[in-house]
Amino acid sequence: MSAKTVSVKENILAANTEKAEQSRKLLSSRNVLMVNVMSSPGSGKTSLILQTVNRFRHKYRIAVIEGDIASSIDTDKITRQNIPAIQINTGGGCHLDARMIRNSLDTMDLGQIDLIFIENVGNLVCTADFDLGAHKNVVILSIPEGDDKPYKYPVIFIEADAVVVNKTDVLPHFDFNLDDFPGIIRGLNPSAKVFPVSAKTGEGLDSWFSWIEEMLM
Ligand SMILES: Nc1nc2c(ncn2[C@@H]2O[C@H](COP(=O)(O)OP(=O)(O)O)[C@@H](O)[C@H]2O)c(=O)[nH]1
Ligand SMILES: [Mg+2]
Repeated sequence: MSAKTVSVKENILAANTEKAEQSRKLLSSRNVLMVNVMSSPGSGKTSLILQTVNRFRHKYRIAVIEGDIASSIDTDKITRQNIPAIQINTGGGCHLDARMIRNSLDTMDLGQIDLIFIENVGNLVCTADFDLGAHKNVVILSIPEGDDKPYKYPVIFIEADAVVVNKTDVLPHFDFNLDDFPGIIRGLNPSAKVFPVSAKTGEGLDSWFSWIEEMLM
């Protein structure tokens, strides 16, 4: 008797993509931009989101969806700035999915929001597979992680709309070849933007802010 093969992963991803498309359409119809920020733990997702919130808070209405395996530490950092934030604890899950985001959107008054940042769970592998319905997917790689990561975790870099190279302030202490890095990304993903920044000192952030703002105007 021949065995029947059921591709569980494909079914899960197809259902996820369908849900994500629905969210993207809903957001577009309400004129809300949603940006999904992914990286390893500690690369600077929360720091970059906070810098961007502070840059735009007087001009645009911003909300944040925070994904974490546990805790509300990052959500607390956002709400302390008087920015609305929704916490999703995945309870061990290594990524957010489209259903979690859709459930969060359903609790928001989208008529009162211009820009939503999603801080995904810290992970360069699982997060890459799941479309969340964002308009743009951003990957942060920080200088201490090393410039070889696009070769080791190509999928997330191939799918990114922008790659933020964070922590340029510590560049002198690491062997990260920042000059050649944009070429590495172009080799994998010719249309991705590359933004070298320091979310600590603010260096390089103006180009990142401009890219975000162009999509809001
Ligand atoms: N030196 C330096 N440290 C940074 C920078 N951005 C973030 N950090 C630090 O890196 C650590 C992790 O940052 P966080 O934003 O929490 O990363 P996340 O886990 O990706 O959200 C914190 O101690 C930050 O202060 C940067 O540009 N330069
Ligand atoms: Mg964080």
